[in-house]
Amino acid sequence: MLSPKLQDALNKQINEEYYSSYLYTAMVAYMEDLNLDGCAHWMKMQAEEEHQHALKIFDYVVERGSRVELLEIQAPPKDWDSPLAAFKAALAHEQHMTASINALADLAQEEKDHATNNLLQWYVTEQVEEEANVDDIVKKMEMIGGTGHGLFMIDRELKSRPAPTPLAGEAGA
Ligand code: OFO
Repeated sequence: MLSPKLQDALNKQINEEYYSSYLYTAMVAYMEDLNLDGCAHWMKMQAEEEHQHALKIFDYVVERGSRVELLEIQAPPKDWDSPLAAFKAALAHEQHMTASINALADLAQEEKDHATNNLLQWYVTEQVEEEANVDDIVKKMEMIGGTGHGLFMIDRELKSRPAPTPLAGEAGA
């Protein structure tokens, strides 16, 4: 069983992951509105991946014999100044998620909960990739000025992002 402190912190992280999924879904709507199908597709895949992140922790809490508590999900923003601004917001959000995971890993270590720390190390590694992927898109968009033909090219490239593969141990997987 998890300590009450860790159970609480993991439940908060489930909420953070669901908010991430919600935020990226809001970005899907924004990109769709601009007819940027590729950007919308990329955000949709990201939203799905965040849903998987939430379920992975959900399943872990259950597996430890503790109680999942779903908290209220904050409403995400609706608009951004430009597609580049949306991707920059995504990068800032991933940096926030990295800080949140690191704080959780610190807590698991303080509590000497090796299994939870082990789970969180998966997220630590995942965050390196998450930040790098968005950073790459931001840099490319900055290079082309984020408009016109260049944006059209990036949009086309983003359309090829594959669907995330189900994570081991995830509910229903
Ligand atoms: Fe993209 O953040 Fe989940 O963990």
